[in-house]
Parts: sequence; structure tokens; C-alpha cells
Amino acid sequence: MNGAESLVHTLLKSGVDTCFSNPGTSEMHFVAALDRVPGMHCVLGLFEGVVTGAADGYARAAGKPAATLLHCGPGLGNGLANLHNARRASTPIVNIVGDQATYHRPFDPPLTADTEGWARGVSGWVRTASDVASVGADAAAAVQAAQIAPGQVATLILPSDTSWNHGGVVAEPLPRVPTPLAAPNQIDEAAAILRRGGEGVVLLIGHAGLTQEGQALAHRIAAATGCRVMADAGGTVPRGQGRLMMDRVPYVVDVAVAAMAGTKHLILCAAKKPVTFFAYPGKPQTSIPESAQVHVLARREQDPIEALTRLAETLHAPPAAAVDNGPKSEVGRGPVTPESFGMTVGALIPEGAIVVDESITYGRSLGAFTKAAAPHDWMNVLGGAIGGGMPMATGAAVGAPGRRVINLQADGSAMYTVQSLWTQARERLDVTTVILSNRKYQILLGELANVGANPGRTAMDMLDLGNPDLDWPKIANGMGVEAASTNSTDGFADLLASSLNRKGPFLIELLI
Ligand SMILES: Cc1ncc(C[n+]2csc(CCOP(=O)(O)OP(=O)(O)O)c2C)c(N)n1
Repeated sequence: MNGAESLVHTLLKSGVDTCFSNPGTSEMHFVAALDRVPGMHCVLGLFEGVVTGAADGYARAAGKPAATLLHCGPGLGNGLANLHNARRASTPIVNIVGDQATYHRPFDPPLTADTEGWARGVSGWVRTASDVASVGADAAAAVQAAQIAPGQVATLILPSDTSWNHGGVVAEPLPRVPTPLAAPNQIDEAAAILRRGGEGVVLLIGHAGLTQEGQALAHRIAAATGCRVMADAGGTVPRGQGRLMMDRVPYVVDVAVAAMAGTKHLILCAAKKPVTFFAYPGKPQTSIPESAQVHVLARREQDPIEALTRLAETLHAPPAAAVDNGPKSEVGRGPVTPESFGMTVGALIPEGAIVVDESITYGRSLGAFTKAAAPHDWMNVLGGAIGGGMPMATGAAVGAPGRRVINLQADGSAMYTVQSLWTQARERLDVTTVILSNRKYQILLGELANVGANPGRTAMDMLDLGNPDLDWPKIANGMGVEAASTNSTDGFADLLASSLNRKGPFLIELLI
């Protein structure tokens, strides 16, 4: 058995059975091993940003990590932005990077780079395999590391001779590292604040705390104390009817400051004190009033569900009535607006769907219109690096077969990783992509004003995607995905509804 075969056997034994890949010469033995060792589902991405973003979406949908396969430092480099997004989402990924043979690297061939160094910025765990006999053990360690709470990117770099040499040894899976619990004083401090009454108290929940169980516990605590519950970043958030609608801290600084005014106590549960996306001249860096006190119920690496359970018990919070988010929205009418778009999406989301939201500016009111939709899961791109949406939708569809994925996708961000469509076509994935086609970088027009810059002709050109217009149906068709364009609310509703009833991918360009 060679090293590559021991790697594939060990990944499968450890529960990793999907590999998003874009290989090169140094990974040829891994690729060959995939034919000799059955059981690994291999998905080709035509750019490494697709591979890494798909691994993020997959793990969020499947609840377990996928492997990637990337080629040397530059292949990793192409995938870094979406690995950054995955790091921010605490998504577990077993990130495998093939590299120069150990004895060839000293000669500095062209693709030689600081692979470990590039990996370190996005990974919680990095190892370069040094010997064929330990590649299996390295793989088992990588799978274990990826799943350490709250989840992280574990990068295993494989010099090609460790793949092709004989003497590979399959390793047994390593046990899950137990998730630490919050200390008693963390629970007591939060309980003491909430016992005095919930007015001015914000319970901010993030990441693993945003599951349905976490939401139910937060609902119970809020019902008993009157505190406000809000959502920090979360990888996959259950939403829709029956699920607790949790507002997020808004993006626009002034709106965020207004939304958080009156906060006296901020209780963090797997969340961070909110910070604005950027600094703006003369504006605050956080939306939380300076006088507010911050308390930590659970740190990111501690178990937030267990902490919320203990908090609810300490407060003797009685079971709360089921969440009722009101009536489901109707399909939108009239001109295409954020409201008519939101209503249509809220009316048509099918039960069990996964919505991948990279709608940037046009989707800001989606929350209100989808809160009473059929129960579904919502995924956001969490690291602020645009180009995560389409790959994540692709990976989510691989990770949750049978569930429709709806990718609400701003056009500028779509162009970063548009090759995702080809993978969707090749794998016949049930993804509906809705391109919100405003033909500009709308958000940056607002940012120009926010930073106090004075736009001239060149600046405006840098934010304009017209001239030439992107032809979305042709782009999609060219990669094997059927598509249609519409500029009306009725047309959008018809296309969305029919796309949800078909198999395979479909793209709708909504001219907004
Ligand atoms: C990797 C990366 N490159 C560049 C940016 C800067 N950036 C932020 S938003 C944006 C444009 C977004 O435009 P679009 O996706 O069309 O959404 P819209 O603002 O029009 O709603 C850019 C270029 C970024 N956040 N991440």
C-alpha cells in the first residue's frame, strides 16, 4: 500500500467520505488511489475557491467535514479567501495540499512556496507529512483536529513522495476531543444579571448556540426574564415558522448603533462583542454603548447548548409556548423591489430547503419576509470575503442530497467563483441560483459616502459592472446550467416555483 492509499483508507475510516478537489502533478497518486479504494465521493471544482467554499457549505449541511485536495502553495493560495470564510464560520475542513517531494524541494522548483506559512493564517492545525509510514496517522490526526470545538480548518501537506512510496499504514480513527463546559461562575454571573430583570439585557448567541435546541432554550430564557435575544455569526441557522426569529446586529454602523442603544448588559454565548465591519472616520467601532457591561456565558470553544441549559435551569425558567412567527408572506406583486423579492422568497421556500445568502445589499429585509416561511436552514458567508455563496451552495447540495438549495446571490460576488455552476451541472445538484443583477457593486457606493471619499468618474467606473453587461443565461448555459432572465415580480415567482420542482440546477437572473 502506498501513502496515498493509506490516506484515503484512513479518511474513510474516520468518516470523511467526500473530497472536493482540484489536483495537479503532486496529487496524482492520491487521484489514482481514489480508483483503487472505493467509497470516496470526489467532486471536481474548476478553481480552488470553489473547492474550499464547497467544503465549507458541505460541512455545514452534512454536519461532518469533507476533505479538499489542492495543488501546492499556489493552489492553496487560490483557495485561501474561502478558507478564511470557513475559519470565521468555525467550519471543520480537512484541507489536503499536495506539495513537492521532500528531496526535490531543496532545488526550489517553480511551484515551491511557503505552503505551511500560507496555510497557517487560515488553519487551526497544520502538519507536513514527513514519512510514508505516518501518513495514515497524520490523516487521522487531521480529522480529529478539524472537529475540535468549535471546528477549524486542519491542513495536511503531503510531499508527493510520501504519497507514492510504499509502506503506507491505515490508522484507526481518533476519538472526538470533548468540548469543554462553561465554568459555574459564567452561568452564575449571567443568571445574577437576568434575575434582576431582562430590561436592557441582550443575550447574543453565535455559532453552535444557534441550533434549534439553542433557540428553544433562548426563547425560554427570554420568556422568563424579558431579555432580548440576538444572533451573532452562525454557520447554519434554523429559520422559518416555529423557529425563534433572532435579529442580527445590522451592518450599517448608524443603523447598528440605533438597534443596540439601551443595552446595559451584553451576555455572550459563543459570540463576540459586536464590532463594525470597518472603521469609519468619526464613527464608533462598536454598536454597543460604552457603558454596557459584557458577560461571557460561554466562550466560543465551550459548549453553548449546555451553558444555555444550565442557565435556564438556574433561572427556573418554565417551558415557553411554541414560537409563532405570524402568517407566511404572500407571493410579491408589482414592481421588483427588495420587499416584493423578499415576499416571494418567503412564500415559496420549501420545507427543509437550505438558503445560502450572499445577497449583500438587496437581501437586507429578507429576515422579516422569511421568518414565517416553511422551516428551513439559512447559511451566511461569515468572513466578509465575497465569492463564498455559489461554492457553499454547491457543497451544501452535495452534503444534503434531497434538500433543495436556494442561493440568493449578488451578481458582483457571483463572478468570483462562477465556475461553481459547472460543478452543479456535472453533479446534477438541486440548486436554484437567483442572481440579483444590479450590475454594480452597490454596497461600495454606500461605503464611498461612509468613509467620506469624493467619487469621480474613475471611482464610479470601479463600482460599475455594466459596459459590458454580464449575460447570465449565456454564462450559465455555457457551463451546462439551464437559466432564464426576468425583470418582473410575477416572472420571478413563476421561475422560482418551477425551479424548485425540478431536478438539477437552474439559474434565474432577476434584473433589479
Ligand atoms: C474577497 C473580497 N474582495 C473584495 C471585497 C470588497 N467588496 C465588498 S462588497 C463588494 C461588491 C459587492 O457587490 P455585489 O456582490 O454585486 O453586491 P451589491 O453590493 O451590488 O449588493 C466588494 C468588491 C470583499 N469583501 N472580499
